[in-house]
Amino acid sequence: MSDFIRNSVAIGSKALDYLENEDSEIYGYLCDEFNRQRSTLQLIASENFASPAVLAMTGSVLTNKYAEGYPQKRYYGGNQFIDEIEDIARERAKVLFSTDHVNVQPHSGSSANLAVYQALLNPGDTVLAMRLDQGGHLTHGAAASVTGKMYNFQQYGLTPRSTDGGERIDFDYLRDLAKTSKPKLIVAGATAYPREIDPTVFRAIADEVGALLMFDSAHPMGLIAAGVHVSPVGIADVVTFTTHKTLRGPRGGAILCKHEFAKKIDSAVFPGLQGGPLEHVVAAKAIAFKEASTENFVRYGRQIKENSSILGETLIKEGFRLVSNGTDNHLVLVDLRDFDADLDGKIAQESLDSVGITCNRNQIPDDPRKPLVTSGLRLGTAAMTTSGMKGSQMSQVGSLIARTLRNRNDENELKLIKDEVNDLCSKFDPYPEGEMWPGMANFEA
Ligand code: DSN
Repeated sequence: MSDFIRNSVAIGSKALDYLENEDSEIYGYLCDEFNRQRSTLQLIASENFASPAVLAMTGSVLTNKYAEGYPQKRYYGGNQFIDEIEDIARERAKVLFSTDHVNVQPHSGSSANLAVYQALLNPGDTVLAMRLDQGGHLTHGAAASVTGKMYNFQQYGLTPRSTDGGERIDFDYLRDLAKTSKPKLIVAGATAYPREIDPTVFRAIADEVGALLMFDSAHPMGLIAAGVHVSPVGIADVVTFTTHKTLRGPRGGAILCKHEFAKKIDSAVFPGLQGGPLEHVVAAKAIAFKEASTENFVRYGRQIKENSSILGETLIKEGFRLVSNGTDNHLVLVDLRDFDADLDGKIAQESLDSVGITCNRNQIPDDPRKPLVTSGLRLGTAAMTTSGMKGSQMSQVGSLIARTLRNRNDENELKLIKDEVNDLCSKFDPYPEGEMWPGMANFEA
């Protein structure tokens, strides 16, 4: 590894020299994973390539510091610089998203969601959210999640495939459900929904029944920052998000809210749910917010959507059906059944993995197969876009996916595809040695 890369993946290349000699097992797997990320295609819709600056900050000495509390109100000494960093992170997020208040401490999107429930609900309260197999998230009240055990979640989903403009959020059902169940909170947002979610329709329904509105924008937050997805900020009472998906920062969560909920949200995060915040991650979030406030990032956001649309069109031409028949965000959800009735999500994911195309199997609405098998694949373009790929590469990737799945039992063909994937990745290295990071370089005006 060059010094440039070594300094990006962990602070100080001497530390990596030490690891190479003294803890070669972990060092070896770090190198393996680094090479895997560079030599295979990353299509997991919730992943991205963070900038070298973000990587360096998450590997910095800030990890050493305990800072329970909030800036100027800490429980331990020595936080004068940490306070500055967290204040900068909060200020940058406030400006980027035009919000009244922000909490940058949640360790993850799940923690952020739990904190909102803790702030706004009592155990047993009724909440409406999207069902997991319709595109929702575990923390949207799935039976296996503590959220489903602790609160009375009732679930809405999508209109059937057969209806005109099918597989869109079923707002008529949601409105009826809201009227009969009188929820305290309605949750908007999804992890596997390929369409833009309009917060104003949710707001209108919430207002009709006197409910609060939370928007979980974990997936589209980078698109929102880039101004290419409608913003729920100021419409929803509370917005949760993750910083590592389309937003391309460090792994973590955050919460935006109106003034009136600020105190409750902050108390729910600390001391309600978490102890010491991860200030190395908070600093990296500040860096990511700055990166996301540039014109360069606006161009990046536009390209993610264009790439997703071209990938979707290619897959349709290859004989796949897409849930909702297309996309207007960073992901496509592929229904494999029309392409090949015998092909399930597990086999598809494993076949693609074998040629270096990394994605995840995913349930499609009303999936007849179990969650560990599924009939679908979820593919996202945020990471490939960071590495500099554009429309022609998206067409190539779509065709490679179809070729792999058609020839999944043909070892020779799979070998040829793997070579082609490798060749493509070598031209779009997310961390090229000694060159400017493509996440910046490819989106310069
Ligand atoms: N695991 C995330 C995703 O893939 O969407 C959600 O938590």
